[in-house]
Amino acid sequence: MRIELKKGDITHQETDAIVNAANNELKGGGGVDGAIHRAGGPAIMKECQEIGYCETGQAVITTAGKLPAKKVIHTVGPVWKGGDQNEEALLSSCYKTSLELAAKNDLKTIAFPNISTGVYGYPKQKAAKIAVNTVKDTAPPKIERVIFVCFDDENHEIYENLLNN
Ligand code: AR6
Repeated sequence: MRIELKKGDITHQETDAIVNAANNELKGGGGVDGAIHRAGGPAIMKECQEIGYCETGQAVITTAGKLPAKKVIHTVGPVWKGGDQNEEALLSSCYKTSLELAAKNDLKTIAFPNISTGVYGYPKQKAAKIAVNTVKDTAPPKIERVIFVCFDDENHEIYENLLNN
């Protein structure tokens, strides 16, 4: 498996799957969630409504609508509450279950945003370590390429340091 780092907008990625940082109700919102629904069109929301709910740390899959990716995997990261509310295990589970769901659907390349590090307030350095370690430790053999797509400079710099050291 190859791990790559990119800076920019995940909606432009041509990977088999892109991952969305969603909420439990899959009802859309701001940040990367808003960008994905705006760029992908109403077909994604229609499937989200049919699915209805996703537990924190779990993942569900929908069409990617008009996006260049084949599928969107929606995962729900934990809200940061200081670190003693199982946040680390829940965030790790987002990456693990998303990778497993991709493999199960025969999707071999997958792009991740920096889950929970926006509105949900997860400290970026801690979140990045969990993301990188979980991908390295748990990616099923079918996964060929993982791209971390960082939207903000701070996350990009953190990932650059983590991946190059
Ligand atoms: N492409 C890639 N990354 C992005 C993009 C984009 N187009 N836009 C923002 N980011 P957030 P969360 C980065 O807030 O913290 C939503 O309202 C951003 O810089 O999108 O998991 C949902 O509906 C940040 O590093 O997600 C939920 O209610 C990262 O994406 C809630 O926010 C995650 O920030 C989820 O909060």
